[in-house]
Amino acid sequence: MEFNTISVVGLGYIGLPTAAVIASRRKNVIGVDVNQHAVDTINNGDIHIVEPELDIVVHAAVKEGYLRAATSPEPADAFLIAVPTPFKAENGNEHTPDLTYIESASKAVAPVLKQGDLVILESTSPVGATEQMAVWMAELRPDLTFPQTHGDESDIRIAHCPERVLPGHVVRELVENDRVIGGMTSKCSQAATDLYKIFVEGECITTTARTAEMAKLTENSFRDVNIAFANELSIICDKLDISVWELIRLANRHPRVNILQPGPGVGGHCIAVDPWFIVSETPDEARLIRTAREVNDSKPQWVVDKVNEAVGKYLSENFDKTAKDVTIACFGLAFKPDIDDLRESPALKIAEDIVGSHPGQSLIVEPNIELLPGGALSRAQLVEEEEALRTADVIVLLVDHKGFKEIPLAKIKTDHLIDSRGVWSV
Ligand code: SAJ
Repeated sequence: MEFNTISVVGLGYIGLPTAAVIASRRKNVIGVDVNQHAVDTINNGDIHIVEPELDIVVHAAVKEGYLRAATSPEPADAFLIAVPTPFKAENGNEHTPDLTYIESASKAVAPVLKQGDLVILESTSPVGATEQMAVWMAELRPDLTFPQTHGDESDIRIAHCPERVLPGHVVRELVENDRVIGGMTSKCSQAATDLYKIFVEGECITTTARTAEMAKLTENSFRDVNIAFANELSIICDKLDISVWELIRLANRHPRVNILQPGPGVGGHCIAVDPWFIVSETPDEARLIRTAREVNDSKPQWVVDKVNEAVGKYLSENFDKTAKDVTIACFGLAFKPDIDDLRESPALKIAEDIVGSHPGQSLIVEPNIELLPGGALSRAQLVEEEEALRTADVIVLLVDHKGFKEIPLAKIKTDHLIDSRGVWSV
């Protein structure tokens, strides 16, 4: 299938890089977003999100005339929908997937569809969302036929092709990663494969829409369950007075064992969210997946409790002092190493809890930001690592940033250290 104009609906962390990479292959791309600021920024050749190399690709695509942004859909040969799928609270379940953005994007695209068009859902979705999207579109366009009623003969082709890129490496992974392509029919899969072949160098593997939806949820649940195993081990080892870092190193010497790293919890917008999409549809069956979520979600509180214990120990060794005299330093706020993204970060949550309850001085070291976010952290001070190392009575390592790993152990003066990432622990 030939595509002259491709539209990407939703210009966020996935949609914008995808639009720019397709445009860099000299295809006309219309990016659509309801956010006027994002649209204006992109049309100026700039970007409104943080992602390495993305600014260069967007700037070139806009300057050469291949990428343009608009606030409402225009006719195109293919539409890629990459909008958020957050949670909504429903029937006492606070982790039900909210398809409102997919619904409004599909209803906005429906009026401009024409015979032969391809619509791809890229947003991470619960099983059945692609079929639901097709129903929403069909309701608005009785003059066109859709795969759910006309199979391979349908006017409109529909597929689910989940994004699988790692934040921080999006521009490279978009091109290099394999793609799972779940068409509602085999012709839908073929059309979607033709589209991805424009820029994907990895393999395009076809399946059904429902399997593709479940594949994406499975990938992130796999990682979540494995991180939960590492986090549970860290709590067990703490109780048994064993170094979890040494333990994992040793166990990983076994040729068929590969344990991930414990941490202060699981952050980001995907791994802590997607497993709930499985749990919410199959609550009685998804027992391990739910427990993994609970283990990982409880880890930040465990770290806070450890910090309080360390403060208590410090005070028991320094009779002349009260909690007001204790300085606590938190190293790292981001949700993972070497990025500036603080959203959904367990490190941020832990730092906020500490600063909110500690009556003494709280220091924050986060080399990737220039200003502390307001709210609970407004009582803390953002300082250089040297100052924190020199003055802190209790140190909490929350993110394994490259710079922190380079600090010589001799520089860490206090014995009251909570190392949630194993950076300074043996
Ligand atoms: N983490 C640990 N221990 C580990 C590995 C990670 O505690 O051993 C923590 C990180 O610190 C972070 C969280 O897990 O807080 C998630 O980080 P991540 O690097 O594992 O993943 P994300 O959320 O940046 O991106 C994931 C990726 N999925 C997988 O690796 C299976 C990415 O490929 C997906 O495209 C992305 O989710 C998404 O958009 O779904």
